[in-house]
Amino acid sequence: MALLRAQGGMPESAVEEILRWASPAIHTVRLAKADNLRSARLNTNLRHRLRNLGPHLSFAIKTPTPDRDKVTRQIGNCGRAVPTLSEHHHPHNKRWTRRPEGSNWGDFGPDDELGRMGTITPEMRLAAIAEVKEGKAFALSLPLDLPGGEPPDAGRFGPKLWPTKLFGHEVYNFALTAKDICCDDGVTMCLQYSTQWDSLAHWGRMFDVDGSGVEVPVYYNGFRPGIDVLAPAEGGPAANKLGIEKMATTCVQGRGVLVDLAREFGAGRTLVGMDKLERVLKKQNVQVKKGDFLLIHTGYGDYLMGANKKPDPHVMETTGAALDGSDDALLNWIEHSGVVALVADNQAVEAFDASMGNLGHNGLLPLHDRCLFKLGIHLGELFWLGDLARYLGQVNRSAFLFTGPPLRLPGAVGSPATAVALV
Ligand code: UVW
Repeated sequence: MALLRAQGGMPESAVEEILRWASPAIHTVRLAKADNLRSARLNTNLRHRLRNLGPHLSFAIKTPTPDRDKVTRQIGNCGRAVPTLSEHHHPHNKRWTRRPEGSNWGDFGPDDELGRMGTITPEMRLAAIAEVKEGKAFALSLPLDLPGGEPPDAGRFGPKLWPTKLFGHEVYNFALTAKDICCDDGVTMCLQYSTQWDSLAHWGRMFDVDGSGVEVPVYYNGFRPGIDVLAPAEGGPAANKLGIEKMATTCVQGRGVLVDLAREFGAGRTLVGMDKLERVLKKQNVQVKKGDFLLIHTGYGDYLMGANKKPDPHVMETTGAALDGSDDALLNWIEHSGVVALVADNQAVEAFDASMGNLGHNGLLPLHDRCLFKLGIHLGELFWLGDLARYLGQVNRSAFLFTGPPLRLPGAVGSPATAVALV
């Protein structure tokens, strides 16, 4: 049984909010002294509704006050401790009151959908422009028909072009008039087949968002499958929240820095945790700043570029460095570095077990979990970084202006990108 404290001065909107998410399925409540309710500036209707909810409800409400939001709790007849209010507790959010440990949900606004990408300031963009010294530009996309092939179990296929039709004719080398020839086409492809951004709707997890002890499926900032992100049977597919078009509106431009793991570790598969990453950052004099796009050259893309659209699955599994998502020190560093995105030339930024057998407490892809789900850090995959990495190595530099918006495609959870580095 929990204590319901309605403190004097609690705004009615806050109580309304609590009533909205209060589930009658949750146990019992004992209202704090009636005085407390009376002292709260609630209208009669709200007071009445609170009293009626009394027998069914279990949680604590309290005006959030720094340093005082620590206590209010206690055990129910079910014998389970209700989580105490803490920095992870936001009693007034519509979708959640508990945020995951190590997350930044709510820090950029209660309904934020941009994550760290929304923290890039005009000053940061000007600082990025100041990194442009030579005006030399690098294309950072693979040809979008790479990797090549369609592994039967991968579920993703490359672009298939088709001509549009006009008056029943295919508009391809089409004599539109006696003088004019025209081509016009469409494409069908998986948005995450080749060079791609993952939106924040790409990766979620089960999490207990209200301390009720029940885990529910949820994405960054508590957006929900079935409500905000709709499967086909729910009226989708459509990421009505967190879709890739939200990222596109930020323009995805800022200071890029590249760390060249391939230069350090060679072409084979090397698992890179914090120790190794720190050593390479230092050796290559890569200064990572708040608001940066961190590009990671692993060598995987170089293999794909040379594999003539017929990459060998075994070689793919054993080629290129990959970040070790099971290394908490690495995940913590990513969190505290302030980077807005991680962009790699490999398939998932982090190493993963394709058999899906190796499931740790942070799921199959712990770096996806920390970045996409907890921190709103976008992930770029299968970017083409070979040319840029080699050039930067030659001139002993690591920073540049990065520009790489995704398609402004409403409701999509991923997108191809044709990014550019200006050095
Ligand atoms: C998966 O689909 C496993 O994720 P990603 O494409 O982001 O690597």
